[in-house]
Amino acid sequence: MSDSAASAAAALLDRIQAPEGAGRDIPDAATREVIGRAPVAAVEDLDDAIARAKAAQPAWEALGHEKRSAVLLAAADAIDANAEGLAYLLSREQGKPLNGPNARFELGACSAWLRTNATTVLEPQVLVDDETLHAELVYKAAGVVGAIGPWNWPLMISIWQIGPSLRMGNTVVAKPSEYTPLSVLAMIAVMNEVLPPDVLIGVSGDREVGARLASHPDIDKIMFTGSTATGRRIIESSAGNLARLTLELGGNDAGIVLPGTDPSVIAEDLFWGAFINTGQTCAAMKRLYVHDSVYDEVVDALAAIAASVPMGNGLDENNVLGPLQNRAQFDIVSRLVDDAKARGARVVTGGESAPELGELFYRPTIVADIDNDAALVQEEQFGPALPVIRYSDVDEAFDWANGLDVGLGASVWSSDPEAARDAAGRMQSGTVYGSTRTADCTRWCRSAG
Ligand code: TXE
Repeated sequence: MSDSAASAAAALLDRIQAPEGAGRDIPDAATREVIGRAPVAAVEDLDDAIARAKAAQPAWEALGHEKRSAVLLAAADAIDANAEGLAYLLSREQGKPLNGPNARFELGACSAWLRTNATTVLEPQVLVDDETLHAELVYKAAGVVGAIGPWNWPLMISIWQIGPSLRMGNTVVAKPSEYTPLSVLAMIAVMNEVLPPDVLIGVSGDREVGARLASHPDIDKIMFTGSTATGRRIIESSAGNLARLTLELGGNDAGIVLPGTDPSVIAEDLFWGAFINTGQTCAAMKRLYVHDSVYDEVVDALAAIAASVPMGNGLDENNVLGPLQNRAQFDIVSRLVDDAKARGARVVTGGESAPELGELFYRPTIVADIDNDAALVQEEQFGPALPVIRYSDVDEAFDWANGLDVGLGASVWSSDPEAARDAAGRMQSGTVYGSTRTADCTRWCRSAG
């Protein structure tokens, strides 16, 4: 971490934060020191933002694909030029370290995704062309998109919402999570160095502002990532404005390690599949089913990695795991692990907070010999605690994996590509990741269903 990153972050903060005495204090996730003041918009401010975005939309759409692409490529360049300052702010506000698959990685993903959006070709598709009919599918803007974001990957998920929307000629009103507003507003300010006025407006506010955004009559589409409970409320709101919806809600991704898999080759990938962003990732592995024949070896290998991966303040380049982002999430993780212990599950490593690192740190935790009906398995922990469940009957493992009413992602692990492919087909999930890594070969497959 360099002094220049700290001063770049301070300069970005000055551009977006509320005046002294106004707004809400936002803490550093690791140290709990106040790092800045988030503006707290009133519902009237949101109404004004939506009116401005609506007025700006026709001209933005009329610019055409080619010119919009050029502007979005320039916005991606602007993110890259400010990446160190943004990563520094993100690291403090969210807690994720600068290093590892964390803050710098997130900034890289933002500009890469925006470039992908900007350069995606959107030619009309001819659907029917015969003697009687010519029909084409053409891509048109919806109007004003409301983008409501979470706190775990606040910049990347905002860009997933903002990038395609702008690319199509929509304008966007983005409401970041109240836990991580500063880094998102700072990234929007950087993008607005090159975007025309009012094409992208960040509005930071509480849940009432989110609720108003979802139900506003001039919003044509809502993109939301967050909890299932809030997703349900957004669906109810959309009955009023008939906005189109794209919702990414909570998950509880299962992983299955098939018999005959070499634990030593997959252990590191398994670990990061579960602990990326200290477990606060929608499609992270949140429950792992391991065949009896390799169970002890997998548990020991995971525990050895968990016990040795450096956790701490994200500004220290040595660290690759950070704190839980907020108290509510810390309490969920603590409750679920305590419940597992009370039920007699075996904590192989971790299983407690790490107060010497800071208030919201929880040690990387591997819980073995745990039943499938334990709360740590059945509920989304969204933190650094992985339950590893033993199975001997492969059919039962699939029943358990598919037994919850969530299906965001899943993974299968095998040294045999054919077995992995078959297993992927049995997982009831939107996306299945398959690792068929062997000692001398890595193959990843992915299927959407
Ligand atoms: O989400 P919320 P929270 C899961 C994870 C976590 C839980 C709660 O399990 O423990 O969700 O997180 C806005 N209308 N995920 O409390 O409450 C709110 O202001 C419109 C998984 O942060 O859903 C914020 O901007 N908007 C997830 C956003 O919704 C409303 C990532 C998310 O808040 C609103 C994060 C309303 N009525 C948490 N109420 C993933 N899949 O990645 C709130 N909001």
